[in-house]
Amino acid sequence: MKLASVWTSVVQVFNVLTFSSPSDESHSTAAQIPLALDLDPDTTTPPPPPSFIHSSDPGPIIAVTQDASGNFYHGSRRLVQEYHSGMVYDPNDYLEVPLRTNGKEGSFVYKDDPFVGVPKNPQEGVGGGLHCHYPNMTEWESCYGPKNRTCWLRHRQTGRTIDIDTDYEDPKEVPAGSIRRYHLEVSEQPIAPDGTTMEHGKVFNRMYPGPWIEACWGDWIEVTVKNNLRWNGTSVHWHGIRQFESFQHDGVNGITECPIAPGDSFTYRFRALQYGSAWYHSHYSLQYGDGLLGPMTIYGPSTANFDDDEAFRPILLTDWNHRSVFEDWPIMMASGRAPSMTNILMNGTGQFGWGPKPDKYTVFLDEGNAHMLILVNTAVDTTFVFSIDHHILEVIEMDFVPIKPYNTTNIKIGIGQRYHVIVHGLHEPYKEERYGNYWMRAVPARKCSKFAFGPDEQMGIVRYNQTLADHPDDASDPISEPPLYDINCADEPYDKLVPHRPWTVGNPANIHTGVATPNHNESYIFKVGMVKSGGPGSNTPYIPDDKEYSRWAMHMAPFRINFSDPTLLGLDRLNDLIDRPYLDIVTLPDVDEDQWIWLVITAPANIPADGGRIFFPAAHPMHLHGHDFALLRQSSNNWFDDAERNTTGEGAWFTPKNLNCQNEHIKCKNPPRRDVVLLPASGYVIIAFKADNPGAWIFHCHIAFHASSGLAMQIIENKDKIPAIMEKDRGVINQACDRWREWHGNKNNHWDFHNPDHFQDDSGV
Ligand SMILES: [Cu+2]
Repeated sequence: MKLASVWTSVVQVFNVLTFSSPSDESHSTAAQIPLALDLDPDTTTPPPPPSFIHSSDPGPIIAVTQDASGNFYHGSRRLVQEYHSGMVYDPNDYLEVPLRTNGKEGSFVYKDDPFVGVPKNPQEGVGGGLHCHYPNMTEWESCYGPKNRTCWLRHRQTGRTIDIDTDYEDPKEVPAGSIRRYHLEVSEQPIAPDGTTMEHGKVFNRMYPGPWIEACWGDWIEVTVKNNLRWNGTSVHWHGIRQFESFQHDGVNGITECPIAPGDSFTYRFRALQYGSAWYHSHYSLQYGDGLLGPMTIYGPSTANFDDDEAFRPILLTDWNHRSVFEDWPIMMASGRAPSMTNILMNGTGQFGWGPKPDKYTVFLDEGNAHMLILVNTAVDTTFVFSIDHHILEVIEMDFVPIKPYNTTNIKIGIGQRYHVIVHGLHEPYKEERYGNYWMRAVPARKCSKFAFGPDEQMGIVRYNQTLADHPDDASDPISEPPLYDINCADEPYDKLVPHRPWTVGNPANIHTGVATPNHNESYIFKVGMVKSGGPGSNTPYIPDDKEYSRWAMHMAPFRINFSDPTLLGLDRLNDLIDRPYLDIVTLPDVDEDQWIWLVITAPANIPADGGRIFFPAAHPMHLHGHDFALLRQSSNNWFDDAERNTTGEGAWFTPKNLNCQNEHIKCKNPPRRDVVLLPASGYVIIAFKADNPGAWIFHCHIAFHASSGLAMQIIENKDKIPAIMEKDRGVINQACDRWREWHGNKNNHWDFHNPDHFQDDSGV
């Protein structure tokens, strides 16, 4: 149906690559598979120049044949085609999906193998949904659909199911999927997502946001990243992915790898054990703030049903400036405060200035239907409150954790956090408002945002297909009013976030009840504060000696990685690394994998300066790599005593002796769990994670300017198990480091011509 037109237009516009080998009689048509870049119709970037980037290595091109009726064959087996562009088929039973077409990438499934069709997305214009493919599970069939979103696969004989109750933390319980390969090219180009040009855009595959990486529960994901930047390295982090026993693919330069040098490529490999949505982004300095990010969805079961063929797609919310984050960085350095933001973008679309600008981001709903939307906050500084006028949001998943559904009119989303929400289409949409159009709002949370002027919060529009049928020419703005809700800076209410699959947290294995003052290496309490850094004679590695700046820090020193000497390659010198305060390494005791590590992170406000550190109230969205953590307590009350107000802080309740599950102030029975938590201003959080994932994990504030300032640390977990796990990748990591060191060693490559020693002036992450 739609295939022909899409196919033709893609082929006409873009380069093509001949794809079949005519050795089989069944194919009389020479199939041509476009392997070129397409621009998302919603992307507001001006069309890129015609010299489209192709991957330097498009991967093996395999003989898949096509007959006159358009059917594809691999040998004698007919393939079910799900997408129509950009696909390459590999015979080793896996799918190769060159991601150059903004989610329109293609893949094949064997007709006889179990596959699960995920919700279709008409807005992609391709008329198909991704198909999940379990080639080695021929005894299983799909049990997933609009009437039963909790089920995923069912055994044909025994009836056993893999579903929402399956323990996704256990790799043996997770279905064995396919390998999905993606190619991402990093380059620099001006972009104008809101109609005003930002000269220093940095993008994946020449698109902003980057292409939607889609995979299925249990798949292996392989992403090759090619760095085409001139002045910067890069490394790409897959936010929220646990990287179970694959820590070396976490994409944090200076910790798990050297940056990918300009001209070089690096391939990340990891398994999708969790399901839900997230994003991927550069972890090189502030880079993602200039555009290096994109959505990522792993299809799996849900805790509530929703309809097919609907608006299902990620909605990325972000703040935006028309200056590069690297131009803004000196403002942060000099003032200690993040620079003001200018605008808000919804999925890479906004409106600014007097010139031509894109239409508002629009989602079409159907009367009475249940639509799943994916909300992701990809900002550098802003917590958002999202709402749709006159609509209720049914929240079913946070981060990568399915939760018991709850209803709300608005949802608070911190940087890096994600929610899956079901929007129930109104039954008589056009009766409610003049034409049945409604604002989608992204309101910056008070005290968790800073804009130069009040930005446009009416960021998107919900329209109804029924209304459109009656008023085909109607492009009028909604006149709807928002519901009343508070926009204070906070996470969603603690009690509402109830994971579907419960965890019971155990007592801490890393806290010794008799210890009065933990030493640095065993410490579990962190005070987020600012330190003076630099100044004459300070010999701070990244600040000229004649400057003294205030910087954020978890401990005594602001964080700073060494691009050329990542932690994973320095473990045989670990004690030496630990002695450098700016690497802020906390080594956990080697404990059994069913043991729990507890951490207390405080944001003191009114306590005296401590060893040169000063404290003032600010909220921070804290993100831990490598784990979903349990949120045992989240409080906006002081942890420390407040002499000024003569109050006793709540820390008095949690001495090492009392910091356990017997404490009534701590929730060990199925607490919320996620990978980003808002540390409330002047308050604290107590988190816990199971020590089951060896690695070197960064724990950092996701306000990009704070992380660059130094608000980060690294946690080394079960270090004795690290060498064996990374052995197979040690060669490629070393090789990438060699190339980085070679590139970085040539000072002609340094961006500051006047001062080539001035290369890294921030934390590097
Ligand atoms: Cu912060």
